[in-house]
Amino acid sequence: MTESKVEDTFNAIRSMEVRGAGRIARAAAEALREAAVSSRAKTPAQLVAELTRYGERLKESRPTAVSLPNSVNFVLTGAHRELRRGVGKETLRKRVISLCDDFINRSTNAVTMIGDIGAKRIVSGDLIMTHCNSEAVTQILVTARAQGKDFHVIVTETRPLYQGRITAAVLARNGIEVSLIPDSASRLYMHEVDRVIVGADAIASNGAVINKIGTSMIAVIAHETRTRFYVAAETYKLSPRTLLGDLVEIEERSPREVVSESWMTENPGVKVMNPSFDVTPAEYIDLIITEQGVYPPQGIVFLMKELYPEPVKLALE
Ligand code: RUB
Repeated sequence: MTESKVEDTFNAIRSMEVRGAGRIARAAAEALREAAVSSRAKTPAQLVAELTRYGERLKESRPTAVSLPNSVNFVLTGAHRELRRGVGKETLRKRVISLCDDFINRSTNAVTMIGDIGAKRIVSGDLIMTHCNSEAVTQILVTARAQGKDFHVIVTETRPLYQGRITAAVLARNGIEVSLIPDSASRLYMHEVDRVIVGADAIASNGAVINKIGTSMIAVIAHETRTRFYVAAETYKLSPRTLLGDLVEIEERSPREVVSESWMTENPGVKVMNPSFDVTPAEYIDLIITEQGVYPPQGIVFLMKELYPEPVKLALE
C-alpha cells in the first residue's frame, strides 16, 4: 500500500502528470506523509530506514528541480534527528507527519508571499512576458490583477510540451489580458515588453537560475532591449550543493516529445535532442523574488548560506 503510493507519486512526477518545481516538492512530502501514516515498521529505526528508501526513490523521479531533494531532505533530516534523540516509534511517526505538513504549509504560504511581494513590481499598463508555467509567477500576476491593476501578459507556448498554454488559460480565467506566442516570436515583441517574469527549478550559489529550456534565450533578448528580467522562486529552489561546486543536472527528456515515433523511424540519421532546462547566468537577471524578500542574484548566496548551513559545515569538517 505504502510502497505503491510512493511509486504512484514517482510515476506521476516522472510522467509530468505532476509538474512544476513547487508542486513536485509538495507531492513528495505528501507521499512521505502517507508512507509514515500507513507504515507497518516495528521499530523507530525501521520506520526511518523505510522513509529514507522512499525518499531516495522519489528524488530519482526528475533530476533538475532542487525543490524535490530539498523537500525530501527537510523531512528525512528531521526524522533522523528524532531517531538520534531516541523517541518511540509512534512519536517519530507523528513527528514525520508534522514535518511533511510543515513543508507543505510553508510551500503554499511561500507562493502567497511571493505573490504579494512580486505584485508590487507590476504597474498598470505593463506589458509582461512569461515562459512556461510557474505557480509563483501566476500568483504574482493574479495578485496584481486582484489589486485592480490592468496589464497584458505575453505567454510563450513553451515547446515541446506547451506548458505556456496552461499559463495562458489560467491568466485568462483570472481576468488578465493574455496573448500566446510561439517561443521563436519572443524577440519580435521584446522591445514593447516592460518586464519578463519566470519561475525557477533551481538557483545556484553564483545566482544563475535553472528554468525551462528557452528561459536563457529570453533573458539574453531581454538584456538586449534592457527589459527587466525577474525570477520568482521559493527559497527551497536554492541549491545548497552548488556551494560545494556541484552542478545542477539538466534533464534530457525523450525525443518523442519533439517528433513522432514514425518520423524518427523514417529519419534514422537524425539525432533528436530534448533538454528540458537551461541556465540563465546572474548578469541577465535583475531580481530574484522569494518569500524572504527580493534579492539581486549576486546576493542570493548569503541567503543560501543562512538557510542551508549544513553543506558548508560538512565540507569544513
Ligand atoms: C516547469 C518550469 C517552471 C518551474 C517553476 O517545468 O520550468 O518554470 O518549475 O515552477 P516542467 P513553479 O513543466 O518541466 O516541470 O513556480 O510552479 O515551482
